[in-house]
Parts: sequence; C-alpha cells; structure tokens
Amino acid sequence: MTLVGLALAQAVKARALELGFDRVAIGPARLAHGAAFERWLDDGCAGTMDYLQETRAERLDPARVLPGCRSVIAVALNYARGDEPEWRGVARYARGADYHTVLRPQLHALRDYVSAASGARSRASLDTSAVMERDLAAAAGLGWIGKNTNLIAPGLGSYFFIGLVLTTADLPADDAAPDRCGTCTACLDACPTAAFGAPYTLDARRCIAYLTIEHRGPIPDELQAPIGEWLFGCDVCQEVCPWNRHAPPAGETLRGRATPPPAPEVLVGMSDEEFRAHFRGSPLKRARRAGLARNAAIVLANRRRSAS
Ligand code: B12
Ligand code: SF4
Repeated sequence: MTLVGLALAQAVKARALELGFDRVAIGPARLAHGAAFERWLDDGCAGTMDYLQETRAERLDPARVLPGCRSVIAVALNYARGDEPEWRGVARYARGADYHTVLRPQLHALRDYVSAASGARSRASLDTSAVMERDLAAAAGLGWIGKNTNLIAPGLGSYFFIGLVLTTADLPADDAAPDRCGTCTACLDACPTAAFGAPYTLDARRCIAYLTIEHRGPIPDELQAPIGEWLFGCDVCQEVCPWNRHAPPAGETLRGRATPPPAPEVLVGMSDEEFRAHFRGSPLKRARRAGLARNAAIVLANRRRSAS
C-alpha cells in the first residue's frame, strides 16, 4: 500500500531521523540560484574542476538527473568536532572515515523507503552527483546559504554533510529558512586568501580547500603563505561563524578508525605504499600522495618563515 501527501512526508521524515540523520526537510526540485551558478562557471571560479562545467545542464535541472523529479528530501549529518591538536591542519569533515562510504548506505535506505512507500522513482545524491545540493537543501528549508556559501542550520551550525533524495513523488514542501547572517561579515573578513569576491560567491581558485585537495600541480606563490598550517582542506570561514559557536558535537557514526596524519616532515617523504597504508579509508586519500607531500612542504616553509 502506498502513502500520499502529508502522511508520506511525515513518514519519510520519521524514517530519516530513525536512520540517524540530524535534520530533514522537503522542498521542490527547483534551483533558486541557477543564474549565480552559471555566472560563477563563466567567470572561471571553478578552476580546474572541469566536471562542474561539463555537467552544467544537469546541475541546473534536477529533472535531467531523475526524469520527472518533483520533490527533494534533504538531510543533514553533523560532523562537528572540537580543536583536536593531533588533527591540526586537517578540516573537520575529513577527520573520520570517508563520509561517502559511511553515509551512502544510510541515504540509500532512505531512497528505498521513499520509493516503496510512494511507488515513485527516487535517486540519492551525495556530493558526487551532478546536483546542486546546497541550493536544493536551502530551498527545502534545511538551512540558509551563508555569506561563506555554506548551508547553516539554526541550532546545528554549518558543520554537517548534505544528502539528497530526488523523487518523482509530489510531496508537500517545507518553507525555505530565512537568511540570518544579518550584517555579520566574520567569514569574509577572516578568509586567509581573500577568496570571497563578494558575499555568497567563492572563487574556488583562491580557496585553501580547493588548493590543498582538488588542485593538482604547484600552488601559486602568492597563495602559499596564507595557507599557514592547512594540510588538507580549511575551516577558517566556519570556525569564525557565530552559528558554529554552540554547534553540538557529532555522534559516533563518522569517527571510523582514521588515524591523524604523520608530521609534515614525514609526509613530504612518504612512499606510495606508506601513503596507501596510512590513509586507507580516509578522505585524505583524495589529495593523493603528491598533493599531500606538496601541502606538507608548504606548511614546513610557512613554519620556517614564521620562526625567522
Ligand atoms: C565543488 C565543491 C567545492 C569547491 C567549491 C565550493 C564552493 N563554495 O563553490 C571547494 C573545493 C572549494 C569546496 C570546499 C568545501 N566544501 Co564542497 N563541494 C563542492 C560540490 C561538489 C559542488 C558545489 C558547487 O556546485 N559549487 C558551485 C557554487 C557556485 O555553488 P554553491 O556552493 O552550491 O553555491 C550556491 C550559492 O552560493 C548560491 N548563491 C549565489 N549567490 C547567492 C546569493 C544569495 C543571496 C544566496 C542566498 C545564495 C547565492 O548559488 C550557488 C548556486 O546554487 C558540493 C557537492 C554538490 N554536489 O553540491 C560540495 C559541498 C558544497 N562541499 C561541502 C563541504 C563540507 C566543503 C568544505 C567545508 C570542506 C572543507 N572544510 O575543506 C569546503 C567549504 C568551503 C566554502 N566556503 O564553500 C558540503 C557543504 C555542506 C554545507 N553545510 O554547506 C557539500 C554540499 C558536500 C556534501 N554533500 O556535504 N567544495
Ligand atoms: S575554506 Fe578557508 S580558504 Fe576557503 S573560503 Fe573558507 S576561509 Fe577562505
């Protein structure tokens, strides 16, 4: 037997929370800021992330990813953590097991539930699909897009992953959340590389997360000193956000058995084999051995610079 409308939406939300997600909201399968995304691509802000350009049409229209898509179920999974000195230089999202591996089965279980309960077709999206996850999650009311471009949820902050289930079921939508950044510009002012051309617009080519994770090859000279101690990713624009001051710590789901990276002095000289053994199952693998060695060399040069 299939459920309809409100009853279905309620059942789906209850199931999402039961599966361990921290928040859930339902919205339309329509982007609010498609034009901003196109401008961003045309201005070259994606750097060498060619896959964003190549999948432009799909990203602008979820119905190209799931034909007949009408609703989007957006979930949040908290990854907030404290300072953890042994993880210095590693963005919080990457300190546990790879979230793609951990979250995917949870999200697939939600997708299967939606399909079974509604008789509709559904598809999960977690980071790697050609789907604008922040924009669609914001339209669903999971949170609002902050000036630092992260999705912020009241009471949760912004240290959370977003997962989506696209579905052909027509579900009643929640209200979008109002923008509560107000006059605050803490994130824009604190960014070490001045990566924000304007509020809500990040030039990825200057962002430390892009440079240390996605970018292959040398990092432009003028951006090396501002990288400071960051080995993998960057959290500065979230650390200074007042909405993260009281963020509740994440549960155990993502902790995995990840071990902190060795000192930069060791990282620069790691062999491929040592790299594979140390970072098995860790998000840090994405930077590859050469990328992490490059980042470690920059951190060491920055330490020498600040000691002299
Ligand atoms: C490419 C990418 C990156 C790139 C580019 C990021 C960027 N801001 O564009 C880089 C490598 C730099 C990156 C970094 C990070 N990322 Co990332 N990334 C993605 C990815 C794969 C695509 C994002 C994208 O399309 N960017 C293009 C820009 C233009 O789109 P957008 O960021 O969604 O921005 C929209 C708004 O800014 C809006 N907009 C524009 N103008 C205006 C004006 C107003 C007034 C408003 C309200 C909105 C608005 O329009 C845009 C288009 O819809 C998504 C997963 C996905 N499939 O969506 C994850 C994702 C966005 N990343 C994520 C994370 C966790 C991070 C990092 C925190 C990791 C880290 N600590 O190192 C940093 C955060 C840096 C930052 N300040 O954004 C999470 C975000 C979770 C959240 N709570 O927001 C996502 C959703 C992955 C996931 N499934 O959880 N990322
Ligand atoms: S993640 Fe770091 S470098 Fe990137 S925009 Fe935020 S503060 Fe700037």
